[in-house]
Amino acid sequence: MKISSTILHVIKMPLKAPFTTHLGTVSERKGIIIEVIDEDGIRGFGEGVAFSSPWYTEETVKTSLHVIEDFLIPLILNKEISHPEELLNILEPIRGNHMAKSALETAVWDLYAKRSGQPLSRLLGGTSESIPSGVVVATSSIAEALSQIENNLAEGYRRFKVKIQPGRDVELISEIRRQYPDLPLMADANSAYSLSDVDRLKALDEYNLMMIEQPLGFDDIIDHANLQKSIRTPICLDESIHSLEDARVAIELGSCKIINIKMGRVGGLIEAKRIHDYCQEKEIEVWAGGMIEFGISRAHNIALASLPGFTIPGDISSSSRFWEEDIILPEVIVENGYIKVPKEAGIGFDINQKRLREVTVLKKIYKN
Ligand code: OSB
Ligand code: MG
Repeated sequence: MKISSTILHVIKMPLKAPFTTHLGTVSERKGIIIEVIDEDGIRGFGEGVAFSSPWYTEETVKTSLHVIEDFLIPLILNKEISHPEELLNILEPIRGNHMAKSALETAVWDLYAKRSGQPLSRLLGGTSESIPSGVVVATSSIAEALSQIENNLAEGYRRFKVKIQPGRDVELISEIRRQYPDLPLMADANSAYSLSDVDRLKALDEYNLMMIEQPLGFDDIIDHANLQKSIRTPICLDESIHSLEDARVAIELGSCKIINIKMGRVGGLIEAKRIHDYCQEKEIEVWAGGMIEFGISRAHNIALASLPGFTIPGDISSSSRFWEEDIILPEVIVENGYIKVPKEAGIGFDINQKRLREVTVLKKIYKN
């Protein structure tokens, strides 16, 4: 296939409710939708998941746009590509910028899957017909956290995740456990702790958490290995894992027992699948992380999470968890805690063109 033109849509939408971690609050989300169009007029869609500011990783919407338009699009426009895996070599000259690369790579996967008439999930090696879904509660008030859990129980979510930080950990978790002793529960610290907090983290051992996600430095691997020796709760790494190589080092050192895979953070679906395959071989459980994303990235995430090693419910919730109206049709729906993996070709969702136009703040077209 040959990509003869590419369209970038920068979109902006308010969240239904603010999403708060110790690093700040997200109440409005910008995102980049990439549309790649081949010579036959077939279209593939991808989504850039960097935030407007570099609070989670160093990339932003602006750096992604810069890298996509000035470096990545020129590398793929009008090039003969017979399989998306070739992008690994084609994009190799560009260092880092994983979210920018993932946006383009996932669009090419969708295009390729549509051309082949096959669901993306099956092309990636996915086997599940439906995937278990988890939801994240991110608010600074304990009362609000409890009421969000209560409200989300109706959709049957299979796993609940709460954000914690020093001073808002044992209090929050013990209160949730008092009301919901058997809730499948985990905590995400987004690097709020250091090794000197080991007693606080040890205190969480008695609440039967499925795991604690990224307690220490966002770029740390070695301290997590030391911490895991002192606590029973399994550590899951998020921010620290940018590649298969990071996953290998973390597993060899014993820094985690579980890995959160985000295709955006690792540079796309190919690297995400490689990490999945390696973890399966090493008997390390994985799950699909979320980025407060719109429907396109949600759809790619569903395809990824249909791979057999994704044994733990991920942060793939319904479109309505964050959005009044998503940009895909149908929207992602969670029923009895599960999301159906589409059987249609490509990502298996259509674009809600009216909604996409409504939320677009910038549109650019590239062709030779
Ligand atoms: O740490 O997993 C995280 C959202 C944005 C940035 C980082 C994280 C998150 C989440 C997932 O917790 C939220 C979601 O999309 O459901
Ligand atoms: Mg996390």
